[in-house]
Amino acid sequence: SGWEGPESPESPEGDAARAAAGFREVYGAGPDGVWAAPGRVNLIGEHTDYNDGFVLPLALPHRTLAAARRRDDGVLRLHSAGVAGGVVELRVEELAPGTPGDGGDGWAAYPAGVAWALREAGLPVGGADLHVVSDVPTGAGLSSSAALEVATACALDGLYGLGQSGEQLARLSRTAENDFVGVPCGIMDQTASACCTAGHVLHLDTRDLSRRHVPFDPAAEELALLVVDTRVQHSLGDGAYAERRAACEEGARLLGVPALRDVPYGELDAALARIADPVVRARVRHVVTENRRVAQAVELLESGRVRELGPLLLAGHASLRDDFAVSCPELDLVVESATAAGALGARMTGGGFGGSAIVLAQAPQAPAVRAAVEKAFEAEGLRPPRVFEAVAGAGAHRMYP
Ligand code: GAF
Repeated sequence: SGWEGPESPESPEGDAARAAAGFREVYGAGPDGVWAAPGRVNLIGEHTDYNDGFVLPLALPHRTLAAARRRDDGVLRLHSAGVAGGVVELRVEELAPGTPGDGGDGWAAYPAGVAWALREAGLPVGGADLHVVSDVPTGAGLSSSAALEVATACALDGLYGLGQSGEQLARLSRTAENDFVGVPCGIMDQTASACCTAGHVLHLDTRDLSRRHVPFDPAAEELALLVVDTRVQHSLGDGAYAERRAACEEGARLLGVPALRDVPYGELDAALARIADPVVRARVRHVVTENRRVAQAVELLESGRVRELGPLLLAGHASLRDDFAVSCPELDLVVESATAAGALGARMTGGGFGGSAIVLAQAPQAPAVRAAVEKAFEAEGLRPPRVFEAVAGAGAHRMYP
């Protein structure tokens, strides 16, 4: 499994020590362990994961830490350093969808949902005290939810010796999000958080979760991958995601295939000719061409042609904007302003309707590209975007002991 391996065998250090100290402040004694799970960006392969397709995410250095201690009375206590409102107290045996127990659908539904999913899977999970600390930006499309779920899943797995693999913990985390929190996401984000490795993108087949770690080190090629968080999140996104899923399922039904993944690129034109509805047709075209772009991206990475990713990223963005209709003016502005300033390519990443874009630039040009994007935002009267360089970080793992 991808997530085992202590950072320090002796005593918590650095971030783990701070999480442990936070735990001690809240609960009065130290944790049994500290686990970490990262956020992600997706290099390419968007809205393919609920079509049994392919994705290519990388883990961010940003991560959620869960410091945790086992409790043998079945009580689950949840505390987040980033959320006001104190400790949420629940009972594992009473967890049920729709009753996160925190008086609303706040952050606690995610870790509570994970405990529920483990219990529902018949795993012998009991109570725990949990304290989480995160530097994954929230609401930025960088999978802070998946990071929280997977960190919790790893912590409970470790506390109760459940012996689940990273893949199994990703599946259980997705179940928590789908069936407990009620968000109809695919499996990409949880698998990225659980299974990515440093210095690699994760080539994931979302049908059977088979995967390959493809080396990805833009800096070695004098390139930089920037993440631009637009800091907007259009509310439209909620219903639209489910609507896109439904259109894809309709497309697969019309074509008589289990999922759009089963439509080969070479048969796209013939397939499109069989779909009367122009909206469904466009959605199908995006998914089929996007799966092909993932394969092409992997080929480029494996033959050391990283800078040639640029046109693929741009084509992916155009497809998401025009055929899948999940971009927004702010994401388009990032792509246009970055490209005009000499970036090799750029695209929205994640679900869309706000959130983040990625920009691939030659390293020496990255500061100018960044400045151009910031200037374009200012000229439009938008809040300054949050920009950072993405380095492919580690997937989920135990940090201590
Ligand atoms: C969101 C979802 F959570 C993922 O499962 C995926 O569908 C993505 O949007 C779009 O590629 O991040």
